[in-house]
Amino acid sequence: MENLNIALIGCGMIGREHIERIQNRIRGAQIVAVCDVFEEGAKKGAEIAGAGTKVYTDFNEAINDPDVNAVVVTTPGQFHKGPVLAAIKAGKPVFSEKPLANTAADGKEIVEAEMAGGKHLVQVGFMRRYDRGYRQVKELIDSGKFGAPMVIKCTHRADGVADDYTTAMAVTDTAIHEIDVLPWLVNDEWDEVQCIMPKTNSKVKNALKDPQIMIMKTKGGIINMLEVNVNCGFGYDINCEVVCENGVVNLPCPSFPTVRYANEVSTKIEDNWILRFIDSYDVEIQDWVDHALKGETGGSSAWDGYVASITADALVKSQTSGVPEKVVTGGTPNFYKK
Ligand code: ISE
Repeated sequence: MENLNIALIGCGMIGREHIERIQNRIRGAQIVAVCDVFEEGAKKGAEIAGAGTKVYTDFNEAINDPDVNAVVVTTPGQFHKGPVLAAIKAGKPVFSEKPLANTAADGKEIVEAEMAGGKHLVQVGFMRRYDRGYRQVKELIDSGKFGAPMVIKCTHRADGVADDYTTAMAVTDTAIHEIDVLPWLVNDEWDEVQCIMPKTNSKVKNALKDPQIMIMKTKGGIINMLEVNVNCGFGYDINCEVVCENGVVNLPCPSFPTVRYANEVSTKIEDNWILRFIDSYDVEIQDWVDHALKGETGGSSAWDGYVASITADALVKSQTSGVPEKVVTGGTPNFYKK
């Protein structure tokens, strides 16, 4: 393929971001069709993509358009399976935003379809693997200079969420990033996970449990403590500290000027996740395009996405049980072994 002619399915916030990104900053690809169940949404996406962009409300029609040779799926997580399976059936490379699926059952259907087709077509949008800071942390850990990782401490904080954000989404939509990136960071796999509910923030006016503490243990014995806190009140604050045998490696914060003013010293905290990882998205989408043009996939595979969904299912179960739940994947199929 000389160029990716992409159909983008789902013209919500991240979909519109990726349209703008692909049309203006990504080499070797263009959006030729957009699709959204809401025609108005699809038309908005087409406006961003530019004149001549085809508008669809049916993802099967968009994906099977003969002018389309690649697919980006940016619908809400619970609606990823349909378009991803349609892209696999059409034999077209597909970038699915995270999560691959909201349940392990849906993720398993995708993995089984890709294996049956015999070709790696699916890449999952876990952009933190492309984040400069996380890659710097991984390089230091992989160097061995600091010894083996033993403990990881993370925060995933945001300053407010949509009204339809649920207790389960703290896992399937938010913590899913740590669920994917941490095993990659420390070269290990999840074994057991537990969710503990502290006192709920009095700002929460619905049934949402927030904050949540997730204790996650790897097969190699590393323990991660993750604070998911989506009403933190001060910004979008992502931290990751890896405690190793001879030292501690911390995720660098985004660089902002330190300001001294009116008897205070301060530095900015990013407002939201789109801005916090804006560069990582560019690197990630370019890597997907570069791989797809060679008939390959990069980043997180459908298997990585499925394992993340299995882990998320166990954490959601623990939100109710309150006890540690095992993460059982059945082992990586040869088709996905790197
Ligand atoms: C959103 O979809 C993301 O991917 C963000 O990284 C995460 O912080 C947020 O909670 C999700 O809704």
